[in-house]
Amino acid sequence: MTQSALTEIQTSYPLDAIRADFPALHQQVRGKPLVYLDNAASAQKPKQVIDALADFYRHDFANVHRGVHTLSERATGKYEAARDRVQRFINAACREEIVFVRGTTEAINLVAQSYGRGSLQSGDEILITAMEHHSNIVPWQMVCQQTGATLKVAPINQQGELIMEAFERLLSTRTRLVAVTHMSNALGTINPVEDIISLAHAQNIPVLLDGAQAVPHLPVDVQALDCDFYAFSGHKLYGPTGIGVLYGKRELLEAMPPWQGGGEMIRKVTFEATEYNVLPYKFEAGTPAIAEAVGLGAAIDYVESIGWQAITQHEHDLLAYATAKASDIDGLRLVGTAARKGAILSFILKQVHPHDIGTFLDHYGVAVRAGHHCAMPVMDFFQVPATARASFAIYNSKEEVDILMEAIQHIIEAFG
Ligand code: 7TS
Repeated sequence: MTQSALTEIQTSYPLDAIRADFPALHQQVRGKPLVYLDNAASAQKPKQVIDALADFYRHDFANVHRGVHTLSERATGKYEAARDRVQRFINAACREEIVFVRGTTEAINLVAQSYGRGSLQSGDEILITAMEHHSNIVPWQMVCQQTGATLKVAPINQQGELIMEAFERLLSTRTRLVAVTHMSNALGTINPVEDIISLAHAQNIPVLLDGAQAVPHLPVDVQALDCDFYAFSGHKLYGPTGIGVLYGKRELLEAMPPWQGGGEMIRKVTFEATEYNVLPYKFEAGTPAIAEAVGLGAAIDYVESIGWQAITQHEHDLLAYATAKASDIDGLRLVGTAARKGAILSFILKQVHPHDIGTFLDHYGVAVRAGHHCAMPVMDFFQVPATARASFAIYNSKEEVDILMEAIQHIIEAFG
């Protein structure tokens, strides 16, 4: 692409129009315009998503898959259309590979309990990395306790990058599954998942990717990646809470036992025996998050209407701008400086505890997260109790980065 074409994309990014779509952004916090930089925890919702939810509840709501009446048929049609939408979004081979769950956490627990619990034995190993969110650590610890399997952890370096040689050495004939985050929530690191998958597959080891942070920021094609499982949440993708996705390769999902029992996941029940439903319903026990699935479909439409090239360019520019400004601040240390990073800036200040940074920034109307970000082992590795984290999204601007950096300067001055 020529420089002028690139500049065209940069200058034509419809930031004002995007911001206008998000009602929650247009409010004052403590007398200052809200600067929302806690997107890695959860993103705000555009009116297209809010309207889709409200319209669904106003006109179409009923339970799914069970009624012969019109509303139930309509609700079922919309719920299943959302599944088709997700299938196209991540380019899954078929709709049966899309299981609706509550979120990334539930998706990983489902794999741990269904895929892991039934097949793992003492001596088997699960391989994760040192930068995982607790939801890609604890479910594996639990299944290891249940089965006698062992959890192995591939180390990271001081930039917060996975050490690939160490990862490769930890892959063994005992490894039954590799579970790795696509993008780290605490550091921003984007992992070389293509390499991870080809190394694992060379030894016939399936790979689960935790896509909670990646899905809102980069295009994901599960067939091109050839990952075996992919998990993500709707709420970080400008969609509702309570809805997420487990993608699994069909042959793996077919072979896995159900995780939860109840309505919807069965074909026939007697007190003697129960016959399970087909994919994906086998894994969707109980009344699902129907309106939320419809809202997720609307969120996907919204993101794709902006386009990945525009989104990735805009967020890349924001990160570069914020990183350069942060690097100029005396006493600020960035935690997570990987060569390949998403738009997340984790940092600490010499004299101020991260929780105080978060509280003081709130006085400037700036919302960041302060804490361990559900990645305590990452904090231990960098020998910090916590970090402050600014995480950017499609609606953030360079002016907001300026406000953040000025507020940080004020905090440093105040703490002397
Ligand atoms: N995996 C990663 C990489 C995450 O960042 C999160 C949430 C999860 C899994 C869990 O997702 P959930 O939707 O099931 O809760 N991360 C964060 C965060 O960074 N701050 O708040 C939640």
